[in-house]
Amino acid sequence: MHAFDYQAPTTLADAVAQLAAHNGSARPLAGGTDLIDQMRVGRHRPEVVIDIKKIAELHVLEQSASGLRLGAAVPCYQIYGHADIVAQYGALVDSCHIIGGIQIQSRATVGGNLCNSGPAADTTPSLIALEGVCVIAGPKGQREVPAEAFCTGPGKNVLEPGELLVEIRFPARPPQSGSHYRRMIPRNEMDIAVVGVGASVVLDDAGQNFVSARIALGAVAPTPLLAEAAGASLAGQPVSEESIAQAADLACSIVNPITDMRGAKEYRVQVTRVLVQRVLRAAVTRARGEQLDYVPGH
Ligand SMILES: Cc1cc2nc3c(=O)[nH]c(=O)nc-3n(C[C@@H](O)[C@@H](O)[C@H](O)COP(=O)(O)OP(=O)(O)OC[C@H]3O[C@@H](n4cnc5c(N)ncnc54)[C@H](O)[C@@H]3O)c2cc1C
Repeated sequence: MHAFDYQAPTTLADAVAQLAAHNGSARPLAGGTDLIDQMRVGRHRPEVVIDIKKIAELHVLEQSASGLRLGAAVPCYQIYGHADIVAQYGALVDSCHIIGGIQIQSRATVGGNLCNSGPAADTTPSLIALEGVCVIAGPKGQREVPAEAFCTGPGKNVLEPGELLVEIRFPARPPQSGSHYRRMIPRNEMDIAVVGVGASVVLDDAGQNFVSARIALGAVAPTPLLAEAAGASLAGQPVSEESIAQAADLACSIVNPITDMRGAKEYRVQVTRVLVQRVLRAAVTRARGEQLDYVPGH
């Protein structure tokens, strides 16, 4: 690995100042589960690595009546270890449970997963489905970007040189809501998704009709996608196999997957159709307060 400087600021202001001072030649380090490997193989050669794990603002993990605040340096295991988040933000918890094994989940952050901006990242569809908003700090102050607009291409995102993801904010979950994330992988674990789907639904009081839904897709385009028309098609519809199948068809109409060793384009489209239906049914189960028969990763 090349030689680099290491800095570990303890305030957000210092981190932003240090990033800005190096004008694109510095990189934030969160858990390092992507970055260290990418530096080892020479994909990134930052002159300065700025460790953001010592910044208190980036460790916020707070659920309240106004929603969830998830700091960019919070490791995955803390998220699924938080009972209120498990109860309210199922899709996010599902995603955190399947990133690598326990060692990776002890280091890896949702913020790093998002900032790495891989099309198959397992947390991004959940952030989109749950209406996550990214809070970004930089030399010009703070700005907010919806999770679905954060990634701009494989490994690319909206962050400008000197900018840092501070936290992801989620609105409070309404009553009768549920969410789920599931991926298809060739092996049982430690693989990259062929397709990943996150969905959140809100049902009416009787639990029989959709009030609203959001569906997000991973690994089927250069960036994770919000399947807007597919989610909108469910609003006001009864919870039925027909309405769910129609939403899955609409989701398939926006995907543009590649063919690679994990699967052909046509296969990925078909997997998308199947997964969207499974994930919607699972989100409905949770919205009804019923137990979901699901083992993370399968
Ligand atoms: C064995 C193994 C298994 C894995 N399995 C999976 C899997 O199943 N699913 C999956 O999705 N991923 C998987 N991953 C990748 C996953 O661990 C990472 O994507 C992780 O979530 C990144 O978080 P991190 O905190 O380690 O980020 P880092 O590696 O520290 O950073 C990742 C990138 O984001 C940037 N960055 C980090 N934080 C910020 C910030 N706050 N602001 C701006 N830029 C920032 C860094 O500069 C770097 O470019 C696996 C990795 C390994 C090693």
